[in-house]
Amino acid sequence: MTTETKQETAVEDIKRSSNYLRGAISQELDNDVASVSNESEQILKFHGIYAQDNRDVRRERAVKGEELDYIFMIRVGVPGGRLTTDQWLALDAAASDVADGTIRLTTRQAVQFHGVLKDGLRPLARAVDAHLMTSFGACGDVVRNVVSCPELQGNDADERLAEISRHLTRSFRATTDAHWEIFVNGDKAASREDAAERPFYGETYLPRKFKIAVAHPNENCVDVLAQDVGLIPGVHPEAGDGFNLLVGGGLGRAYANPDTFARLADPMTFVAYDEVDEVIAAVLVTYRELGDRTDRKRARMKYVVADMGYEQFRKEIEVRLGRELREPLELPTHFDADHHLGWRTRGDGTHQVGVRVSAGRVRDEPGGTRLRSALRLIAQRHPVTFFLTAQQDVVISGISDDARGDVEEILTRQAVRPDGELGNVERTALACPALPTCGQALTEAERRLPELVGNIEGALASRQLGRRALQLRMTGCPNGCARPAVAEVGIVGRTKSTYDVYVGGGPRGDRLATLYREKVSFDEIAVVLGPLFDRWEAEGDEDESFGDFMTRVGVA
Ligand code: SRM
Ligand code: SF4
Repeated sequence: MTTETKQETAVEDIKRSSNYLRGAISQELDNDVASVSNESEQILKFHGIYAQDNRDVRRERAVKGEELDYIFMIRVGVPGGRLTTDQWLALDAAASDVADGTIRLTTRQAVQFHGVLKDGLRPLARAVDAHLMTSFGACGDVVRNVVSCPELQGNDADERLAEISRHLTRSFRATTDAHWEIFVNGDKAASREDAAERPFYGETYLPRKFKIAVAHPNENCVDVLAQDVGLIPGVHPEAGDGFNLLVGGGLGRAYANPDTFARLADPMTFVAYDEVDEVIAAVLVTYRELGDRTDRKRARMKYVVADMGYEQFRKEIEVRLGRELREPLELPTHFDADHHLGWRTRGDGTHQVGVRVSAGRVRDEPGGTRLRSALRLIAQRHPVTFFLTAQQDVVISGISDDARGDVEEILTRQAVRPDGELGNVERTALACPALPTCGQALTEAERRLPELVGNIEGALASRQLGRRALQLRMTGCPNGCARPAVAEVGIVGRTKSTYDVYVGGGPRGDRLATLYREKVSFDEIAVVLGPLFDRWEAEGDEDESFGDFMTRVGVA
């Protein structure tokens, strides 16, 4: 019998020799080369920075023998998506000062800047830091931006719940000073000794990224089952207030590796408030020790859970925790997604308005919606709070009676369409950035979302289904950044000019969609869905969603 010893990936070595995420980044930022080395590219991710090139001109430049158009993407983590107006205005200024003039809201309540040149990285990091934000840990093999439903955060009844995403961010952020030394303070911090790195990170950090989200007890706007760790608030008869804790979710797949798959998390235990950190730390240590560092495409925690079986994984955590885990409570049955759009009055008498941001891209469109200007004006004039949502939208919260009229007027003047005017597919459709910035994109997504929404809304309207809501999510590859794997209709880039079409997920986020058609051209997507819409119209119950219907009749 031979035992095959698999080699760790090169990334593990790069992390180990980086001196806690420093590597040669500082020197490379100072040289006059537009790009960075592969080693720095890997370590920069931990600092929230991705080396990219403008793919719209890649071919043309290659043909002419010219250097690629090197640009960077910076992702700024925003725990729970909560931003003060000062913070928003700093982000808005940075978009013009060093990026492409847009602010990209992400599916994890963070903010991305695209098209940043290398010499813009430090100014951007400093501007963000000056307003108590950071890109550090927004990417890389660490706990990423902690997501939480906006409704929880205005929950004055429980301050701990309102603060949970910030609390978890503090508890699980790497302690190295590398980011502040390289990007913010220069030599000042270099003379300081690092505080010891957290035990679950060590010098090679986690095998891969790690995602945590906190759902509202009654609704699932954060897709809590798609996370490495999901938390759902609840009250336990003995342990009191706390969370049902779920483990092992994740949606990414790779065509080149058939042994990769999307997976929903398993409910593992109920944790009281004062146990949350301890139990998540034990999950992280378990993952650190058992995760696969030899294949980055199979390194996520969901594969550890799937490979050894959920029961065994739970035991491994108990061993490291040194005690038995409590059983989880029943999951809520009334879970559905609230998209937080439109006007609402809160318990404290203030108002909020949720504004749709198509594919999360905040910009001023020539001759169209001037959302960036609208948000800037509101932030300049009123002491409100902005909540970014996991649906790439923004909720403007804490609007006083006096301010409401002005906010409404600003939105109208800047041609921001109110919730009631949005199409029923448009309202909840998501798309990832894909081309031209994402290095992994096979097809378009964000740029063609409006056209796809139009085609599908047209197909529904031609069948008396125009008033029915339908959840559409589109990505340029199977990594699944807009979470198509749990959507009613998921459109996933397959080859340069085709998409795979999935159906049967739903707003509750508790069901994986099923592959319905492979390699469909963009123009054919609405056409291949046609027969399914015909059946939904003829056989579906009046209030039965498309995803539920597909599941009931066995298409999905
Ligand atoms: Fe993602 C990689 C964009 C949410 C799964 N994701 C990327 C990169 C960094 C491309 C790359 O590796 O070169 C994309 C940057 C493109 C660009 O030009 O901006 C990218 N992911 C995004 C965002 C911006 C999509 C969006 O439309 O908002 C989201 C940023 C979230 C954040 O603020 O942290 C984003 N990515 C997700 C999600 C959804 C979620 O977390 O709720 C997923 C699926 C859930 C999951 O993780 O399983 C997701 N992204 C991936 C993967 C597949 C990981 C895997 O398990 O194999 C990759 C590829 C990778 O990591 O190697 C990836
Ligand atoms: Fe890029 Fe693929 Fe994520 Fe879209 S789904 S942003 S194409 S990695």
